[in-house]
Amino acid sequence: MLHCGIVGLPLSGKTTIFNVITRAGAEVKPYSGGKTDPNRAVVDVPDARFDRLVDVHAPRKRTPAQVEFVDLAGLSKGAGKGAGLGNAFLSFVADADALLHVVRCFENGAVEHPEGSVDPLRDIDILETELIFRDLAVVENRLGRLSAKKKLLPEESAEKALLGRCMDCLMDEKPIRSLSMTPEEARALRGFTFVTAKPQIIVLNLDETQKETAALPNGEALERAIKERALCVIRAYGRFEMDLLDLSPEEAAEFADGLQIDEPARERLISEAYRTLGLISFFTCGPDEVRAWTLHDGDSALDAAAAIHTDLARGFIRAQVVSYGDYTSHGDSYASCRDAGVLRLEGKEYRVKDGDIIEIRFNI
Ligand SMILES: Nc1nc2c(ncn2[C@@H]2O[C@H](COP(=O)(O)OP(=O)(O)O)[C@@H](O)[C@H]2O)c(=O)[nH]1
Ligand SMILES: [Mg+2]
Repeated sequence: MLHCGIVGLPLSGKTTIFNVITRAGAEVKPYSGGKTDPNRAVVDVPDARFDRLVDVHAPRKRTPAQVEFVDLAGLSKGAGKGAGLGNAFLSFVADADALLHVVRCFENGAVEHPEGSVDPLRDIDILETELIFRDLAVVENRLGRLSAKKKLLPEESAEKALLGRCMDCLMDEKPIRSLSMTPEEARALRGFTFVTAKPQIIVLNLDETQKETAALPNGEALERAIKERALCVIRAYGRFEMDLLDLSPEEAAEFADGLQIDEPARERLISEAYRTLGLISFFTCGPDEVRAWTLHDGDSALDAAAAIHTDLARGFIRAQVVSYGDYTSHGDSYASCRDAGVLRLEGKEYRVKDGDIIEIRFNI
């Protein structure tokens, strides 16, 4: 299963955000240190389309899409050069498919800040710098090996040129994710598990009083950086939302309303993580089961068949496809969609779209 690693400086609220997302009730402490093995939990991806399909079909079993979240130990300055917890932490980060980067914005006299003051932009840069150091070490190592060779194969020369671009980018203090690359180039780099190449969502962990980004310490520069670097940002009220988990839905809604917090971050965090991972869902519907299946954006009908069962891929004939929108506006069944002429028969190469409702025809 794909998983999202939660990273950030110590005491930024990583475990708090992890609890908000997963409702796992992991221990939250006002001091850092101690336990270093990560918290893990699998969550259902909220999807109103899935909920509606379940209502319509009333199946015996419902299986939503899922993503795993992993709450890592905090990263301290110097980790990229191997200081402290650095190496163990970075190998967890290298494993993740995407990163949720929690940044402390909240003021809390009872909770020390490892840098002595609250400054979200500085903290974003500290973590990014550590990740950049780690990737630089990987690039240098590989380039060193390639340079030591007397003669390079053509693909090694191409690799060397590509790694040279990565090196320039990192030396410029930019993440590899900011390089524009062809899909082939991105694939060639996959084996290095570059941590700055991973999709990243910044979670601004706010107090209930911190509604405007510009009002945060160094807030205007933060706002500029978010725009200039095209950062993907979600605002969350970590502690407040964790407290809401103890209330009934009605009480929680009333409470959030009172503070004029429009929408708790929980669902946004999960669905944004799913999207940032480059994932889409297709559905299979019937009286036995309504199920959301996960594919990478760009996957084909054959990939969809293989996700369900290898036999379906082996004996693939055609995929019977209808978009979610057409399905719901034409009677919520294959039969009514066929009558309305919105049911399509697609071949192996068909590129599956988010929300497609699919039935595989196969023969083995
Ligand atoms: N005031 C306030 N305190 C928070 C918030 N989020 C976390 N904290 C507190 O900060 C401390 C560290 O939180 P934790 O989630 O354990 O941070 P971690 O070290 O990054 O995992 C705890 O005492 C939390 O209660 C927040 O949004 N507002
Ligand atoms: Mg923690």
